Amino acid sequence: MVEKTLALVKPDGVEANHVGEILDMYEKAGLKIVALKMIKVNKEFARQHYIDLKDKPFYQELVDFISRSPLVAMILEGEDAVNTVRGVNGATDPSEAAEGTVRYKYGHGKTDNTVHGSDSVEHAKREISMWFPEFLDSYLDD
Ligand code: DAT
Ligand code: MG
Repeated sequence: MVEKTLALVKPDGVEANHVGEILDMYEKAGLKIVALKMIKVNKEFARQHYIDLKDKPFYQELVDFISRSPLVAMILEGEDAVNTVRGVNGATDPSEAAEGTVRYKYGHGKTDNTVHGSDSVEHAKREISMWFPEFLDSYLDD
């Protein structure tokens, strides 16, 4: 199914100049970049993005990390986009990520793991509406 998902090149990926290569990896995986921006989020926004993890011991560290410097947010569209992005990204813990994935190549640790991808179509809709409120609901329903 053609779907949309939200991906982020997190602060560590931007700081290390990997934005261009990561966008290239998504495009080469057959995905279309349909929205793209650089933004530095504040802590309240970061808390909302990771609200499902609010009871985890690493929540505060995660919020501090994702809000520490600008990141690149994008909407990617394509066949099976949610899983395709997560495949390109690799496992959450870079030490467990498959060779050739973004996290294998550039991830530092469990928190600063370079990229984010929505984990379901439902969560993608919520995240896209948070990160790209300028898009109308009708756009998301396509
Ligand atoms: P993913 O980003 O692969 O979907 P997740 O949704 O479980 O993983 O967690 C969101 C982010 O939280 C993850 O990218 C990095 C951080 N994180 C997850 N598990 C962690 C842990 N055990 N220690 C520190 N940070 C962690
Ligand atoms: Mg997740």
